[in-house]
Amino acid sequence: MRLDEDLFAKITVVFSFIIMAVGGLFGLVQALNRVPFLEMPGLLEVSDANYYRILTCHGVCLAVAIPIYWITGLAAFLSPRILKVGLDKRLLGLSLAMMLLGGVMATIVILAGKANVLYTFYAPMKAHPGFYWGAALLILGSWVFIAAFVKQYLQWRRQNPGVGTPIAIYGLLATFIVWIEATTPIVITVLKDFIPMSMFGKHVDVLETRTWFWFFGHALVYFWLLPVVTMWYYLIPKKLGVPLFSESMAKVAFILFILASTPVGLHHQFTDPGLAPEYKYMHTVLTLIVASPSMLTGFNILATMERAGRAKGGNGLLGWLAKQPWKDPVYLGLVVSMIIFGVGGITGIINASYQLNMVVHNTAWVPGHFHMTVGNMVVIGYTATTYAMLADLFKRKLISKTTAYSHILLWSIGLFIFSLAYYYVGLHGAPRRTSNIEYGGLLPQSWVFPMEISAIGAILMFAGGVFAVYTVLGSLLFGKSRGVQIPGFSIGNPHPEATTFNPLLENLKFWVIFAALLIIVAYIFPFYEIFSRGLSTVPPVATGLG
Ligand code: HAS
Repeated sequence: MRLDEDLFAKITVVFSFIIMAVGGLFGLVQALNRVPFLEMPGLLEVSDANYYRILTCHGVCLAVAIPIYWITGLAAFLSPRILKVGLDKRLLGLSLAMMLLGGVMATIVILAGKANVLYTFYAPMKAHPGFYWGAALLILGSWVFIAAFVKQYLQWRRQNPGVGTPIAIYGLLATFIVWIEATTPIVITVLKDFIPMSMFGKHVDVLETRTWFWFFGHALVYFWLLPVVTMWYYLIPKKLGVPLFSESMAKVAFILFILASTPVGLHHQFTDPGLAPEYKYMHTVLTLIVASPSMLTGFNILATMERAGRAKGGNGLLGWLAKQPWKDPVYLGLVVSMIIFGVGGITGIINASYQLNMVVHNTAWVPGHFHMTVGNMVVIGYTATTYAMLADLFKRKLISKTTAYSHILLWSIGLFIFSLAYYYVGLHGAPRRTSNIEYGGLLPQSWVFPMEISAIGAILMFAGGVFAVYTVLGSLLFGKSRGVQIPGFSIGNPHPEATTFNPLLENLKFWVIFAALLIIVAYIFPFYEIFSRGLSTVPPVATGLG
């Protein structure tokens, strides 16, 4: 079988749902084990050492592996259809081989308990070298894919001078630009510090490596988010049969993401000693800038929805809401993911406020925040988009609308319950990333009931996840002969794919250079401070079973 774009997309998308099943199961197990005084039976009981193995697998699978496979799959599926130019097949093959090898290698090492370092792998905690080599291969494989994507885009650009880039391609380009900004330093530090630390015991500086990690770590979250934002802009108007309210505003939002996704990492290090408050403050300001494109997006999509609803006769203040195609699971999933993101995003603003961060940092509030953002994007946003891919990519029907709705409703209700409980106990001081919060029975009573409620949320989320995996994999296996045909990507297009050419918005080279300058300004001072003080390197520390 020859590898083409569709086969690449099928493999990566299916692989990401298999990983979702593994990572989701581990999520449920640890959520239940963290409930004070809840005794878990046999296999479901997690020892302290195993807790970090499970948490690492949960984080790496759901937050790192799925997005890389799924996003490259989405791009391979969508770009040849829109641009009518193919991707370089040799680069596709190389990228797939590297990404699969890297992902499988890292997962085996984690499951073997040789890398209990969590997805943030802070030094001097040491994992088996296979973890770092696997992670590096996975990321480098995604770079090879991006090389193919950029080559394809440039070919289209040469053939279509003076034509505006289609919004879906623009969004994917922004996603990949942010990914390259984010991953360049992490690849360098993994090769220069972590692999030598793991293989030869190299001593490394804790603050330096942490700062490199968060250089990557915050832009990473926009890599998760941007393909879903792209699908809001692309699929929601298609489903409504109206043009996007403002395509220029959408492109401005993507440019703001390119500019400000990366130079904000110190907002994860507000409590770290060794970095001057002035630099942290500068990153706070930049963080508030990077929140603005999400708000522009919310406004643009809501205006599009309202316009379509009113055109269909929805009157009054909110009558247009009743005229939305809620019965379409793709539409429902995309809009629900946006609403939940609204709540998670607002709590991000709280995190980014220098003073308020002192209250929430390293508490259960933070998992509350990131389940409402990434947990929502990955499971609702990516899955709803995959439902739309069934018709065009897999030539399948949706096996059951009921299971698709059940996924969206159970996951979102469970996510709300779980995250609100975590926000609450976080505000009351409950820590994150600890296997046990009972403190020998001395824990504050205010944590107990919300943590019990969080278990209900986790069970509902898990049930929603099971429905998501069942609906996607079930449709692939049985959706040819039965199920319902739901409109995919190739539904009638209310507006041409290619749009008006605005020289400033189309000049992505200019915006990338601008972004690089911003990153230099934001990081040159903190790194000058770290290096000029002199590094204080420490020996590696083996982790748990590692
Ligand atoms: Fe975050 C920590 C700040 C967005 C993920 N974040 C994390 C961590 C993760 C994560 C995983 O400043 C934990 C990392 C770790 O392990 O330590 N975050 C922000 C800010 C934003 C933000 C300012 N985060 C995200 C996104 C994520 C994500 C997106 C994943 C996809 N985050 C922080 C900070 C920390 C942090 C600190 C460190 C905390 C600490 O101390 O450790 C912003 O980008 C958010 C902007 C978004 C909005 C929402 C706009 C509204 C929209 C919806 C409109 C819809 C409506 C409903 C109104 C302001 C788009 C309409 C109704 C209808 C019926 C249709």
